[in-house]
Amino acid sequence: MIRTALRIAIVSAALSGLAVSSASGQTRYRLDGSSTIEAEFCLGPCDCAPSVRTGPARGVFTLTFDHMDPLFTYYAVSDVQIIASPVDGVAVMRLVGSGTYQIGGEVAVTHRLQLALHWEENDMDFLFDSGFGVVDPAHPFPEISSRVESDLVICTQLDLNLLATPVRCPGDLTGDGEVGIQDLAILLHNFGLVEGATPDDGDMDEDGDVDLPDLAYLLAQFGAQCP
Ligand SMILES: [Ca+2]
Ligand SMILES: [Ca+2]
Repeated sequence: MIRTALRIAIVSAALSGLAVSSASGQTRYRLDGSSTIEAEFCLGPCDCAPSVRTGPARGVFTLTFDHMDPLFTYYAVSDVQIIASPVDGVAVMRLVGSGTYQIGGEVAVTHRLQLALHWEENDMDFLFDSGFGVVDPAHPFPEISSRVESDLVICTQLDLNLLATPVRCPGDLTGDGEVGIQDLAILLHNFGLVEGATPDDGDMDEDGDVDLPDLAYLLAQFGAQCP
């Protein structure tokens, strides 16, 4: 029992040390290029042949420490924006929403990601849940590697295979460890790009353009000094 309590304490201490990785307690995450979406249409009980499409997913979200209990550390997941292309880049889906993430455990480090996302193009809402799973030792926290599967909505199910990594200094486009006038200048230079923009261009929400939400995000970070 003592050893179990010690193990919990060690896991909790390790996780709490990572919990507040910025002054605000918020950590910006970016989906790794290996992230994918699987879109399944017409699953049973729907009466047509299942069709599964797989393609790349990119995007961002923000993780905010919420609270701890003896076993788990809980985070709020906000500002989720995922751009997914389940059909070879032809059909683009924008999924936006929020959720929760918890990590901890008694014996092994386990985690669970739950997301409520809105598919903007089709005006459909999905609840995603990874269930509890052991954290992949190849991607320890603060990386988050998770497969979340949605509920079935009008014969459609969406599954996301996500690998998300913290953005070290969100808004710092120049890489000098602070968000300042030079970063703003880069974003403003690219302001109005409607496609093909990258985070280095000032596309802060990674939807391919540089527009007002990107500017608002950078301004919110303006003045930040990154250790
Ligand atoms: Ca900078
Ligand atoms: Ca953008």
